[in-house]
Amino acid sequence: MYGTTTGEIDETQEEQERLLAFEARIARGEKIEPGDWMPAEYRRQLIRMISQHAHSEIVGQLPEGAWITRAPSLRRKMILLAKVQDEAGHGQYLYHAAETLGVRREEMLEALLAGKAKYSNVFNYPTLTWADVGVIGYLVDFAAILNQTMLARCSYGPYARAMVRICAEENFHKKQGQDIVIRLAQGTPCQRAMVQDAINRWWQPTLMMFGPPDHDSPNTPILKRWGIKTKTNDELRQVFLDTIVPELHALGLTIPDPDLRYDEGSGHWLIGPIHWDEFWRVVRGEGPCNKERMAARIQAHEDGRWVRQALAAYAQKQTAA
Ligand code: BYC
Repeated sequence: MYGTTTGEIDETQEEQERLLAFEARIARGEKIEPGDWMPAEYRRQLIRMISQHAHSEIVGQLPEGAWITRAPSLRRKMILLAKVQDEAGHGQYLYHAAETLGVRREEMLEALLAGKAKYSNVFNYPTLTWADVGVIGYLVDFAAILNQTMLARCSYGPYARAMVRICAEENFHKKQGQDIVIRLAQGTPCQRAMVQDAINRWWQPTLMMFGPPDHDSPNTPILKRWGIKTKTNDELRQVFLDTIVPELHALGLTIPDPDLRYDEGSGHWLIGPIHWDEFWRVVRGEGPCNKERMAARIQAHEDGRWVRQALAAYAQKQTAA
């Protein structure tokens, strides 16, 4: 077929041609769809990333959800309820997107509940005051928007399309957080102190959310080659800094970093060291709230068992009929 004598070489050449055709499609900006041929590593990387992303949305409901019963007004409560519900919806879209790659939702959930799956570091910190809800919406959701706007252009169709809708909702989430932060920053000395304290505590975890520095990010090269990521972790972190630092300064708030400075030459805000030891401890499950978050997820899963059983019994009955 290719002028070779052994089937093995044919197979290797065929594989290489498929890979070249696949990469040419990505270079042309075409989307890869579930039934299309894709390298096993492309599939593996997407399942890894999308399932981690789905878990982050689900676990990410917990820190803010803790404030639904304590929101300072009915209006704030309604907004927060809608936001937390949106995060559950994002988890649903993302589990669906991962399922198109051949992984079962049950497998993904088992991995999460067994403590084997990763989810974003940032959701393993406590929400101590109402200002934390504002800072999560403003800083954490803004960080997520930057990352997800990039992913809305990724090469895998179902992930890219899920991101378009998620980003629209995340913009509303950011605005509600920014609104809380502005109100507190313009409030009484006590409110200003509360919002400053929240920024001090969430600053480092939010910077870490973009992932380890590029020299320590093993997945980035292949993700960039195949159009899943188009920017590196450090590049996105810099966009975040250049936008958020002037905004927080304009509100009279400070950044908890003595090394923070504006570099006239590059036009960028430069920061001191990020606490990467802390990041890896949190990712390993040793953060301040990892155990609490997992216990809450396991409890929710157990509480929902009867619903899953009823749905399975109904589906079985329909098939038998
Ligand atoms: N936390 O090679 P790297 C939300 C892991 S939720 C924990 O740079 P990659 C929201 C990484 O998995 C939105 N682990 O990885 C919800 C890898 O380990 P494995 C969350 C992290 O994939 C509710 C290892 O470190 N967004 O917005 O190239 C309320 C080496 O890293 C983290 C997403 O999930 C981390 N932060 O880049 C409010 C976005 N970072 O898997 C808000 C989708 C890295 O090799 N994900 N690790 O064992 C991504 O864009 C990328 O996966 C990352 C990391 C940029 C996060």
